[in-house]
Amino acid sequence: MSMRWADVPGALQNKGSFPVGHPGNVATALDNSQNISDICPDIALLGGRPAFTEMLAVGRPNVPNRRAFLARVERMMEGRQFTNNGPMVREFEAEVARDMAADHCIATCNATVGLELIVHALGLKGEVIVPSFTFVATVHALYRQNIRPVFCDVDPETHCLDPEAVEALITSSTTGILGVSLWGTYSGEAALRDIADRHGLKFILDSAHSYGCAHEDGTMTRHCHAEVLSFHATKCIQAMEGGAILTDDDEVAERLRFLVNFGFAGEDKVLHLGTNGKMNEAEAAMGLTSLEAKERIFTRNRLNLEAYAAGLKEVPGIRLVGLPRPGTHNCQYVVAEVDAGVMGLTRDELVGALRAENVFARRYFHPGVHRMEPYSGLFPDAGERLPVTERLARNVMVLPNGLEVSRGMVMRLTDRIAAIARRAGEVREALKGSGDPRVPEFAR
Ligand code: T4K
Repeated sequence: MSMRWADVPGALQNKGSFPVGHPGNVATALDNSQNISDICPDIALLGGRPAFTEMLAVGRPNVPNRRAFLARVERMMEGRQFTNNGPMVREFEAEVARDMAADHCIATCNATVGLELIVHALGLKGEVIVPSFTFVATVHALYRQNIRPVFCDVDPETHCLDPEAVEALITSSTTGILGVSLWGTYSGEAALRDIADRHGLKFILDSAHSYGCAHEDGTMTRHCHAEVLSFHATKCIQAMEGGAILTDDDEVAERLRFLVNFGFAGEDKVLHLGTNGKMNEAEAAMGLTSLEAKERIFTRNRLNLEAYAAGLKEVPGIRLVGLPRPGTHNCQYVVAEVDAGVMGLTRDELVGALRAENVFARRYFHPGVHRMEPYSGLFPDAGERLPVTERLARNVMVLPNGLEVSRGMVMRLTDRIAAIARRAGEVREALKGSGDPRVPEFAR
């Protein structure tokens, strides 16, 4: 596919973002009618111009309507209520509960603290079964409360907990299952809830990725005791920092209301071992503004995901994972598995070659939590029963998406991946000891 030079953002200005002598600094004034492949026939590592003049990253925040955000901040300044369950936090909670069809939503300062709070509120102790193929926060939320994480393998297609493997790990010390609806894919949760019910366990979902997603049967929170969302700046709906616990259990919700505010049940009466887990008004202002843009965000994500799927269809050795059903997914994460045997490049080498193109693909969730401290020291052999996790941690990469990524940029990126794959042997050689400061150590 041919690209026009005009499609390259900032193509006519040299941003000076490359080292002196780097090909990215060449040819600053080009004719818009020129075809990019005429100008830079090569990929960046082989001496061509990088596909992007500015860094294209996974996790660039979706910036919603700036004026609407500032107007809310202005109201906050006027009203002098900055935190402690203010009006915007309450409005945010009501919106989220309605969107996600949950009876209760308790906003928190982030998802990590949200997970810690719900683990405490549900009285989990002893052992909890959890995937290792997740962000480290999922597991920290357990171990910080002296709960032993029992790492369980995941399904190769969905990347979520494998129910059969979960059941095999239950012991007399197990008190719960902490699943992760990774990439916004709700999958297998009905089976997990069934297992939890049969064994008298609690079932929590870390749904940090899942705002706007639906479960297999179209409902939202009905399959677990509680789930936790993230509104971190890198999430599709963001509040700069933020999280929320969703539950349909009235008693648990009431307990959480105390726990999120130090355990206070009145001006100077403390009933529980709580913490400061509150979301503040500025975060809620961003969250509400972000929610107003949700349809635009989900649509952009979906169109980009379709463009990725079309652009990568014919590229050997790369496969997009879990393409969603329309209307049930926020489409934020563009997740690809790289088959080194077919492509001739490992995932790490491909990520390295893309860095030279100014594309910051991420190796989520490398190397797997069981290989991070303190877990690798505590459970050195955990990898032996996690073959799928180990493979995914080696092969999966996430590509950029969101409001800042246009369809044209996706096409340019997939063209470049195809070009890299076509010249895999040369790329591999060029990576060895590459002097390009953007190429990370792990790719050399
Ligand atoms: N459970 C799961 C399954 C999760 O994935 C996460 C978080 C959690 C629980 C915990 O949620 P929170 O407690 O955070 O609410 C990022 C995020 O920090 C993290 O929230 C997220 N998952 C994880 C998957 O990704 P990093 O360290 O990989 O992202 P970072 O900070 O390198 O940002 C990525 C890129 O985004 C940067 O290269 C630049 C850009 N960026 C980022 C921020 C924050 C910006 O341009 N502006 C910004 O403000 O962890």
